[in-house]
Amino acid sequence: MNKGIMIVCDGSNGAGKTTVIKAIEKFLIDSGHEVVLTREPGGTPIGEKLREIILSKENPEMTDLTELMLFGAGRAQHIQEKIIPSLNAGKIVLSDRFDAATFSFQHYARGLDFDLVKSVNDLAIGSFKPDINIILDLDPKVGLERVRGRGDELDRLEDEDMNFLIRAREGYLEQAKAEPSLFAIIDASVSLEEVINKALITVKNHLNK
Ligand code: T5A
Repeated sequence: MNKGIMIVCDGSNGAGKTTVIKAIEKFLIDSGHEVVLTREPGGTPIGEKLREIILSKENPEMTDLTELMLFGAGRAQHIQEKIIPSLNAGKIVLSDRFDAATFSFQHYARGLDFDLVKSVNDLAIGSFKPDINIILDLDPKVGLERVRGRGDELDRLEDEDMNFLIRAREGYLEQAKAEPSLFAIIDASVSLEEVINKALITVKNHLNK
């Protein structure tokens, strides 16, 4: 059996990742693929419990190092329990955020040392890399308006000051510049239909490689 592939949809807060990844899932299922839709933080029962702790506004005392290690712990569980077995079974793993988010948020936005962030990430996933990261790029001010428009309260990270979210956005663009073959940046300020079309073109190109 062929090994599966892993596609990540990531990017600015409220840029439309969850909506777009569902459209990708539908396209892939309609095309006959076996798909595992997952997310970070989360993706496993343990990861979902960690997600609640990480995003809860009831935890304002969480230190930056604790936050980093909780993301790392969730990812270590996610890769062993779900991602690797699914890829070995030839499935396509679609993840709403993955390791690039840790570099963007914990390194570029929080300011934790790059080597520290890399060492926690390496502990969790070693040399594993997703096949492609689709990054939805959007001014975080617009993204937060979309989250509020959805009727949701902001979580602990979305409630950080705007400069934090702007630095996280820049973090994705920097990572894409450094490793262009692993990233596809999509402008998420245009209509949802256009964003989905561009994401599907990226997925199709990747499947035809
Ligand atoms: N984090 C995560 C870290 O700090 N380190 C890490 O390692 C990881 C993995 C997770 C938080 O944790 C941080 C990053 C985050 O701050 P999350 O739930 O994954 O939180 O991330 P959010 O960005 O907060 O996710 P959201 O669910 O809020 O936003 P989405 O999924 O990007 O947006 P979505 O699809 O729900 O869309 C939002 C609204 O906008 C509309 C949608 O219909 C929806 O109502 N919309 C559009 N409207 C107009 N035009 C478009 N193009 C639109 N696209 C979507």
